[in-house]
Amino acid sequence: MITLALAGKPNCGKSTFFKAATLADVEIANYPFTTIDANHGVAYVRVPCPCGSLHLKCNNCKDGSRFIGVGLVDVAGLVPDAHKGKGLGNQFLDHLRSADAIIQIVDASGSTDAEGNPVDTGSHDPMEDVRFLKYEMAMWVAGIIEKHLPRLIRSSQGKETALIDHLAEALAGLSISAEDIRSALDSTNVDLFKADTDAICKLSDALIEVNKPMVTVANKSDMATDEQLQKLPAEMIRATAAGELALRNAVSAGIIRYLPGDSDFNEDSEACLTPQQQRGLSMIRSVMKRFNGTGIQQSINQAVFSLLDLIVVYPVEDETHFSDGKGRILPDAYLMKKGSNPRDLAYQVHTEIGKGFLYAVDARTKMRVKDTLELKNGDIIRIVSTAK
Ligand SMILES: Nc1nc2c(ncn2[C@@H]2O[C@H](COP(=O)(O)OP(=O)(O)OP(=O)(O)O)[C@@H](O)[C@H]2O)c(=O)[nH]1
Ligand SMILES: [Mg+2]
Repeated sequence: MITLALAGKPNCGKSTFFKAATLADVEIANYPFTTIDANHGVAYVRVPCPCGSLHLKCNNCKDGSRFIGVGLVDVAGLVPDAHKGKGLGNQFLDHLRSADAIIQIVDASGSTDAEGNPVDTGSHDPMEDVRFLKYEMAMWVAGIIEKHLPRLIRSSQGKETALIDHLAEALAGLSISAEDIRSALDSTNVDLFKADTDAICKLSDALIEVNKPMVTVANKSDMATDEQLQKLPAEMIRATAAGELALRNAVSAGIIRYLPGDSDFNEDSEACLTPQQQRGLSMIRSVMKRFNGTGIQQSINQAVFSLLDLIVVYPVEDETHFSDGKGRILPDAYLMKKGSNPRDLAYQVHTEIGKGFLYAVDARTKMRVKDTLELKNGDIIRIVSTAK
């Protein structure tokens, strides 16, 4: 499963985001290092379900929206100089290893300092936090390279290919490949055999850029003034994790109807809201009007579809009814790398189905397709395989 990691300084709202997205019961508090051990859960991307345009009724979507699971990890807060052991040190970085992409959470209201201590709203510049996360991650990679490089240079006997391969082995835990290293060396013009600390940092920076793509979320935007928000880059997603969490709780309590990612919600006409609940909901509504929603679903979708460039493909067994063998319509949805073909899909469904792959049929056109065909987002594909 694709995994996204929430990263940022302490007290910026990572666990609130995590709880809102996964509904897992995790601790949230207004002081630094509330989270020590990482929380793991499942969040969802939201896409329009194809059943609507096919005039079918499937049981796997909500009001025409399909929610597809992705792993989400909420890690301990990171402070400047974490790579030297400050705060909780490097342990949070270890949790970022397995992440395919990072959702960086920033306190847009400027009400917490670099170490997550509460300060007067607006007294801390959120852009400082954006810079230091990337720096800490690069320094972490640089530390690993510096530790191994002298030994690897000795064992490579002057051969660059061997050195790159050995370095890739040392960085395999971070899923950095020899290919990644080669392209980072090209873009930075670093000579690995002569690399000093500065060159290693430059290289690490380039490796992080490719290997850990990041979407940045301006959380606590509900507390930020328009003036504060105007200073932040437009591509930063304006968000309120606390708002999203309140909405999810209100849905669970049967008070409102709302799907994650909606720009508004409806109060249940039967529900008797207390004046306090009414006030709370109307505050959230006005924040959602400002940002066209709470920004939480948008952050997850952006990480999966823009950063990781994934598409959604629906495998079926019966192309006439768009169903599996038991008549369930559009039973599964798979997130796949752009450029995948029907054979890749067969392997993703099951290794045995992949091994026994015979051919594929586009369920919309009922035509057989080449096994090298590049799948498109929203494709519905029947795989024919010798395996059952
Ligand atoms: N106003 C506002 N407060 C928020 C928002 N998100 C989180 N908070 C508050 O910020 C504080 C910190 O939230 P957490 O989710 O515990 O932050 P964290 O980043 O997980 O903190 P650590 O685990 O210490 O690293 C809590 O008091 C939350 O209620 C938001 O969108 N708006
Ligand atoms: Mg936390």
